[in-house]
Amino acid sequence: MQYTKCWLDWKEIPEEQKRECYYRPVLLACGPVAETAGEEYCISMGEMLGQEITLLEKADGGSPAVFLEVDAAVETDAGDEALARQAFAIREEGDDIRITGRSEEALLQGVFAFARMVSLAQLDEKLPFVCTPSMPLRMMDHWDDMDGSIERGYSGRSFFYDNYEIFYNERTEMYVRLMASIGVNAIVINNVNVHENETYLITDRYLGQVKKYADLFARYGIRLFMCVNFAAPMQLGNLPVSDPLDPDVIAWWNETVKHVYEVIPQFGGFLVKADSEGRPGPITYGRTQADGANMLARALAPYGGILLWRCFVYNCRQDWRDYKTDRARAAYDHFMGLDGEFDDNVILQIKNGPMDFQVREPVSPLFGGLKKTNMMIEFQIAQEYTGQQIDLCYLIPMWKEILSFDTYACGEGTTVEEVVSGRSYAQTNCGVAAVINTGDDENWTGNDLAGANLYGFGRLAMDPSLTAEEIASEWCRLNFPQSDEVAGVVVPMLMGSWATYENYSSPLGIGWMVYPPTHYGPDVDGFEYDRWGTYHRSDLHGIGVDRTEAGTGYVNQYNEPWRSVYANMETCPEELLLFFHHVPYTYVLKTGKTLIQHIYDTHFAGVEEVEEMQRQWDSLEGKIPDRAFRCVKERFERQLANAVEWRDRINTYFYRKCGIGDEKGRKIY
Ligand code: GCV
Repeated sequence: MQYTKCWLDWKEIPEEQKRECYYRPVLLACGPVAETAGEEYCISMGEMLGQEITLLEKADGGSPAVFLEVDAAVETDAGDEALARQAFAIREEGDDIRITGRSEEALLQGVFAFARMVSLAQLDEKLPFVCTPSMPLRMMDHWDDMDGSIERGYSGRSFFYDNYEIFYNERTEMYVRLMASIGVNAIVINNVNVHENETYLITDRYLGQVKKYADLFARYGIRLFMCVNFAAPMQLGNLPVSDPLDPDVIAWWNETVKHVYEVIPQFGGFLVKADSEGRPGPITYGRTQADGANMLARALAPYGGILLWRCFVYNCRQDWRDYKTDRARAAYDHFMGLDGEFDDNVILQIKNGPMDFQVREPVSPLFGGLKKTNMMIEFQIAQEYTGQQIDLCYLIPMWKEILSFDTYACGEGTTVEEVVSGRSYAQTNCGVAAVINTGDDENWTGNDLAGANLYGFGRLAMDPSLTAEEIASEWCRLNFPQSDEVAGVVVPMLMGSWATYENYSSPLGIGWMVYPPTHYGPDVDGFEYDRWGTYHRSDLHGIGVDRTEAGTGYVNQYNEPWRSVYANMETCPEELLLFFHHVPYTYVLKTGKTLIQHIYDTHFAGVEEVEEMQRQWDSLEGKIPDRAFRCVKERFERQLANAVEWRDRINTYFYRKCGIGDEKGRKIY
């Protein structure tokens, strides 16, 4: 199957930008990742210079040259040695350029950064360039299953598996190059929902093939992780229990992990979804989440392995009549009391919000709560609830808002970025993870424009100070032909797309209202009388969930001033109003509009914005490759149909509930 090279499709640069040194790369470092760095230099610069480039031996180097080297003296502000090793620098020295990493992995990052800057004609502006990544761990989570399907995948089938076999081909190599080029340094190769067959990934049935992946990843400085089934000792070891304190269970895991490391010495560790949505976990045995996590972490520790434990633990069998139980509270309620009880090689992986990757949610209060526990934030690049790569929704602005949220955990300035980068509490096992949006579609991401989210996640994890616009512009210019005209259309389109999606879907932070079987398209009451804890509580007077002290008490999980800010309808940020309050339709917002009028206006506006994006996109015909043009055009047609359906269902639903008409007399059914 064909596949594109996305942002690694280097284009020849103009003659006047070709410096003499570019033709003379000298690799002064050795080791497998340093060799990859040399290869990537030759591939990228060869394509940009329009001729084959080969590495020179030091002796033939001469000058001018580009030197690729490893030197522990690269400056860094990292407090911790493991992170410091990821620092790199790019400098001019006369007519020479030196790309220097503190480690081979850092050198590889330096080469990718250099190639990007050359392609974007940024060297003059950016050099000298010194970089220590913000996030120590930058992880991609695949929800690929071994039958070849992808849970919540919208870009075709898995390119890792089919029919319970593991592929290894050119596409796998292209994939790893793409990941390394944006700074990813950890990949989880299977779904957190570990089914029967995938449970065997940690056995000899598959380990040999997994090792091929691990070896490939390692050449690009990426560690391979796998999800495991907490009940594996029962399924694979025939033990009667998987109780984390049972000596036989502990011994079984110790042996199993030992064998995994015998086969794959550079194995990264495990990611575990336990006690969640039907997955087994320690609660069955009256044990805590810390008991479960530590048991696995101790099996991994002798080999330097890491145990990632998800905090997505909640009651998915709630009675909708129950107004006190609140799914939003669940992660904090389960984990806050365990702060300080997790081993050093455990990282809690926490979804960005308290619910589940909605278009708008508050930031999970755990980031402001836990102080003695390693944390990673989990984003979802796959657009499960944000348009499924049919609708355009550029997520970088959302993630930036989340990372810059001030938790006030240690006073003002304790942003989520500070916490998950490990800087707040001098932690080293920290970072960001994201559910990836790739599949075997030719363009990898279903919608070509969804590639911006994939690219942007990596760039943001390396450097959260980049603006969403800078990232969009970089991606656009690397992915499409370099042109101000194309960027002039695509970048604003990306930048406005989250707001547009929010406009026509569920209003002001309430979330959900999607069709339950697919999570795409509107179904206002689809989840309302169900067991998932995802309610909007609309009645004839108003809409929203009361999460104040008088309601579910969720606001109390935040530090001040957020607790008070959220608790008060007048100070609560309006984009989250319905998340925190049950609000009358006649409530007047800061714009002077009533809530119901706001709902009508945003839903009409959302559709108009999609129509405008369509017009803008059509203006690019002939200016970008036809395949991409047609793909996105077709997606916009489907997006428009979806937006119209959302607009009409939402507006009609609330009109019928409250009987208040649209001030502007537009069509409501
Ligand atoms: C992988 C949501 C999704 C599930 C997903 C789960 C999770 O519930 O709909 O498909 O399971 O989140 O994050 O574990």
